[in-house]
Amino acid sequence: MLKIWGRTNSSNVQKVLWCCGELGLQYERVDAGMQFGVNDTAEYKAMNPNALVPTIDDAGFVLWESHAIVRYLARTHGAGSIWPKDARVAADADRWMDWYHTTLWPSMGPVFWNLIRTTPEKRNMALVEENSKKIATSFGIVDAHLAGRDYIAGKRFTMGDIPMGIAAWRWFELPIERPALPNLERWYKRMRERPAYAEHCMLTLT
Ligand SMILES: N[C@@H](CCC(=O)N[C@@H](CS)C(=O)NCC(=O)O)C(=O)O
Repeated sequence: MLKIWGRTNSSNVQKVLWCCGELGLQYERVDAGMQFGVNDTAEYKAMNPNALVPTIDDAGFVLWESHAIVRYLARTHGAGSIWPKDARVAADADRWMDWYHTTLWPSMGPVFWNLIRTTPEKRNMALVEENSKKIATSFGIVDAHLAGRDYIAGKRFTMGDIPMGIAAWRWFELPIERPALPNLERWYKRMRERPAYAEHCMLTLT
């Protein structure tokens, strides 16, 4: 059976769990990371030298990097659904997954860590403010892209919606100012209606 290492409050682990939920995949999950440890052991580092979660083992095939895992599971179990058969639709989904890592998350990370995982007296609020503006700019790009589209890669839910959905939950839950972004909000409502998103991603931020 597919084995997944990672704590359930990790954004990167949630992408994989949500993906499995969409695909109806059975798996065994091992708590790892932060208070659970495990990722700091030699055994774990032999699988994932970054000592980060998630990592999967699929019948002896070990893989880390959340987006590589989502793509692998989508390609092997969701061809024609969350892995689009049309190369251009797949590339569109892929492009937004890369953009999440290169552009969106670098701003989200500092805001999330300061507001959720740092005691009030130690928070760097200047960094929160600066990065909140950058996230708003980034989500403005997504909002414009979603005009006339139901999902990130067009008419259907694909792997491209997964990282964006993870970031959106944090964006809408964090106590920060947000400009009105109607297309994004419409799409976000669609995400919240998905049972696997509700189960794995709509968790209190910790
Ligand atoms: N680029 C990696 C990043 C993985 C990552 O940063 N994971 C965090 C959790 S979201 C982690 O392992 N932190 C250390 C810990 O939980 O102990 C991916 O997408 O999988």
